[in-house]
Amino acid sequence: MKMNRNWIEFLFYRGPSFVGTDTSFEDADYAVFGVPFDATSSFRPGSRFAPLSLRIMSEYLELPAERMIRICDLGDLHITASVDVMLRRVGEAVERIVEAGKIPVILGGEHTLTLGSVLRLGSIDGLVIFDAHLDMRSEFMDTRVNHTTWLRRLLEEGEIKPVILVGARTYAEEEFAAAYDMGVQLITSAEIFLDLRGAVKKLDALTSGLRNIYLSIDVDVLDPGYAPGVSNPEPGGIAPIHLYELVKLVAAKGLAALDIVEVNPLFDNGSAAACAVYAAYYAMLSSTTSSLASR
Ligand SMILES: [Mn+2]
Repeated sequence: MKMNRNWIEFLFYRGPSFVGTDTSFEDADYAVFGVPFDATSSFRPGSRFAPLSLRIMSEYLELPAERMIRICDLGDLHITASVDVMLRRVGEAVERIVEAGKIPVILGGEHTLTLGSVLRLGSIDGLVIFDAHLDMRSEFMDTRVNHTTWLRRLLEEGEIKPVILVGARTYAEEEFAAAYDMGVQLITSAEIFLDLRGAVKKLDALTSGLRNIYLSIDVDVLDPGYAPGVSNPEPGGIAPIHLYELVKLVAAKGLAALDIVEVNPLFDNGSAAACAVYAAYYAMLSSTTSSLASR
């Protein structure tokens, strides 16, 4: 007698996946994976729980579906307490996804993971970061690789131009100097809040001609009133609508990869996770064809 196993899928729910997808890796344009890592956290740990939190939220949001996006969810990287091991695993995952012609979408975890992914993508022609912070300290709390230094380490390691940091509003003097020296372009949260049209024009001009953009979204770019569940809240941030419109503008030019980091479910009422899912989803929806797959 032939065993019919379909009843298992009919009866049982296997747990959340990003936007509820069951698309295979082979059929996907976007490959999502989580990085449950917050070991260098300097204030409030907990972002290691964000991949699960984002998946749960993503299954219940009424996301706009003007066209089908083919997304697969690979699961999470294995847990480690070593920042070096985490960076290596992120790099290997990104490299394999890109080799297969897919666009990586990384759910953090803390922002440090971006140091593991950017340089493993091959050629990108720009890095756009949404963040309240510059993350350009030379070192912090006795370590050189952590969530407050990763961008400085990245720019010391590799030549990336342009680097555009959107929504920044707080920095140590040494970070401001390093950002200037290393050619980081800033659009502050005040610029966006006081003159959204002007900020849109500026971001459009700074990303003009780019087709292969790495987009990194630290959810603390939002005002903590909208997104309380982050590890390092900084009042004076932008609103979700600002984030979505600016993300759409960038993604429409062509995404090489996307990460969404720093949601902290231990301090969230659900809003930070919902904003994060929307931002990631809008980026995928707005990105034209896979620029990597077509090269
Ligand atoms: Mn930040």
